[in-house]
Parts: sequence; structure tokens; C-alpha cells
Amino acid sequence: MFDYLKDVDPQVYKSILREVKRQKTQIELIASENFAPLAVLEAASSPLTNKYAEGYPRARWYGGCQFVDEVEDLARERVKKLFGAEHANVQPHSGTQANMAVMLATLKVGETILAMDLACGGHLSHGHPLNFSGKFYNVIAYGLNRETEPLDYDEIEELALKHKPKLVIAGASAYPRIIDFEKFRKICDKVGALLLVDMAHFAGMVAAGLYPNPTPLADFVTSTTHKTLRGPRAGFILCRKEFAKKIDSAVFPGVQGGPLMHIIAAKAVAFGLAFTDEFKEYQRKILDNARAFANFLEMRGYRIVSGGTDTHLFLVDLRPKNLTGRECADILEKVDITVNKNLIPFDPNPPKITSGIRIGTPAVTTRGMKEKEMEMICDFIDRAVRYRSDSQKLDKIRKEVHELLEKFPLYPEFNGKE
Ligand code: DSN
Repeated sequence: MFDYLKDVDPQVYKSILREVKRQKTQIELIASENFAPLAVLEAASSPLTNKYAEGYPRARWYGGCQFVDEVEDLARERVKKLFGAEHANVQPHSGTQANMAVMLATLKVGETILAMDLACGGHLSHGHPLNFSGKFYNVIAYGLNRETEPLDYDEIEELALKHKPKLVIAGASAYPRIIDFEKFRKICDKVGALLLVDMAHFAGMVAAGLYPNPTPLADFVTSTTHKTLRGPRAGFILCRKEFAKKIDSAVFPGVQGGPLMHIIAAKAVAFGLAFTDEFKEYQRKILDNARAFANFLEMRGYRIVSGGTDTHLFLVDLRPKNLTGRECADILEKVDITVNKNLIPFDPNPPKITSGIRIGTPAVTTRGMKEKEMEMICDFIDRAVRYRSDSQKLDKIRKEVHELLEKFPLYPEFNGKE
């Protein structure tokens, strides 16, 4: 790998090697990250990057598009079949751009969106004041039940009746429970709102039948492709036929120019792989690992938000350990375990500090780890937290982390030397 790059641009080559080495030698627990299969990486680095293909298959602005048309058709057909959708647009470069296109297709500036508060687990592109969605639209935020921490559907309905949103968004980046799409549909029908489900985090589990499929109930479904779906870094939109034209024009020319055809090829590969029994089995293991992991941490005195998880991720409330999320993430980085600090519901700390961390199991499951290894990682975390001021003990844990990772090799093909 990188036979040409290392001579042509040694600086970039070396940085890539260092990053690959980091990925190999750290336990990756960031819930939104994963390791794409080599076939996906190959497609993403193919000469399809050379092709301009503004427009859609058989309706392009440039000549020479017959083969990239084949690729985009494959990606569209596969993702439609995977989720049972009437129409798919596979051009969004990211989940945020997918959401942006849906909003452009459905809302006028100043109209009202009802979406989950980022502080309760929502996403930046669902109406955060610093994001386009919060700047262009009137955003009403819904949250969680303070006692038990699942979504508060009564509150969502009350807010919908009061504010009459044009678009309701369901979906989150830090919510460990199953979202009841039927309840959302009923609320939307009551107030005449459109329903957008952003399934970026749990799309792989939907594909495997382990999480309810929002596609038959929602007007629009958006997603990324690089989280549980284990594809390239990108997005897509599903919708009913009646919205197909609006969505396609909102993506191009609405919010994007030329599509990234090499990435669309990589999406087609990932969608193809998601039909396999091996992929379904993989999603089942992600879930088993997340549940086991949360349970092991709970047994060591950490509070798990909402008491557990139905998905690939969970949130850990660190207050019983007198630790903030930022402190914990920094300690774990010292032993080569990567997590992100995360607000917990009704967090007394600000977003740059937080009282929690978010843990996800897609990446460690891709490396082949099972419940036994989840227990070992829990033990590393707990010891690192307990001995956080003892650098010798932290060094020992780091060594054990590396020993564990050596048993679950990642990308043996990328073995270049600096
Ligand atoms: N930033 C992603 C996450 O970590 O959940 C969502 O876009």
C-alpha cells in the first residue's frame, strides 16, 4: 500500500502512516467511528475521483458518465432494497448535508422545526444555534424524561401541538434507546408535520433487523454511511417517490455541486456487504458487546444513563467517580483508549467539560472482540480512573492495552515503515 505516495509526498505519507498506527494501537470506543473494509477503501481511492458527474444517472451535465452512472445506479438500488425505500439519493457528502437538503426541500427560512436538544443527545444539524439549521429555521427543542431518561413523547406531542412545526426530526447522536417511530408518526399526523428520521448512528442495526426500520413511517430518512454501516465517510437520503424530485434538486444543485463518484462507489460496496449474513452477525455482536460493556461498568460503580442500552452505544455518568467527562477522556488517552466526553441528560457541566463519556462498540467489534474483551477493557478503564495519578500504573495498563490489540490485528496490509 502507498507505493507511490511514499516517494511522491513523503510528508503526507508519514502522517498517514502515523494515523494508521494510531488506529491500530488504540482501543477505539468512539461510537460514531468504525474501520471500513479494504474493498470499501479501494473503491474510495479509485480513479472515479477524476470524474465530474453533476446531475443524476442518464441526466448529467458532463459527457463520459456511462460507468459512473452504473455505480450510482448500483448504490441507489442497493440502499433502496436494504431499507425498503421508494427513492434514494446517494450523493450527500455527509449526514449534515443530507439533513440540509431535506430542510431545503421542505422548509422556507423562518419555518419551525421540532428536534431533539443537542444537550440531550441530538445532533448539531438538527437545529443547534451555531449550525445552518439553527440560523435559518425557528427551532423548538424536545428532551428526555428527567427521571428515567428515555424520550418524553408526551412533551414532544405538547410541543408539537403548541408550535405546529412543519418538520419534526427524530434521531440522535447520543441516545442509547430505541426510538418509537410510530409515536413520532402519530404526533406528526396530528399536527400535519413532515417526519425526518436521521438514522446515522444505528443504520447498520436497522439493516440487520436489530432496530426498527423508520423508512416505512418517515417522510424522509437521512444517514451517514461510516458508523455502524461500516462504509466510507458520507451520507444518503431515502424518501417516498412523491418527494424524489424535490430531494434530488435540493441535493444538486441545491446544496452540492459535483458528486464524489469514488465515494459513491465505496457506498455501493458497503451497501452490498450489508446484505450478507456476516454483516448481520456483526451487528448482533456490536449489540451484545455494548450491553455487556455497560453492564461491566455498572458493576464497577459507574452510572449508565437510562440504565443500559438497546444499541451500539451508551453513556456513562461519571459523577459517582467524582470525575468530569473531559478528565476521564484525557486519562483514557494516556492508556491509548479513545472515547469522547459527552453531555449526559440535564448535565450540570458545560459542553466543554461534561459529566459523562459516550462509549460505542462498532470499532472494537470490527476488530473481532467479544464480551470477554469488553470486560478486559472495562477493567483497563476502571484501573486507569482509579490510578490516574500513578504514571507507572498507567504505563502498565497501556502495555496491556497494546497486548490485547495485538491479538486483534487491524489492516495488516498497511505495514509501511517511516
Ligand atoms: N459527530 C458524530 C458523532 O460523533 O456522533 C455525529 O455526526
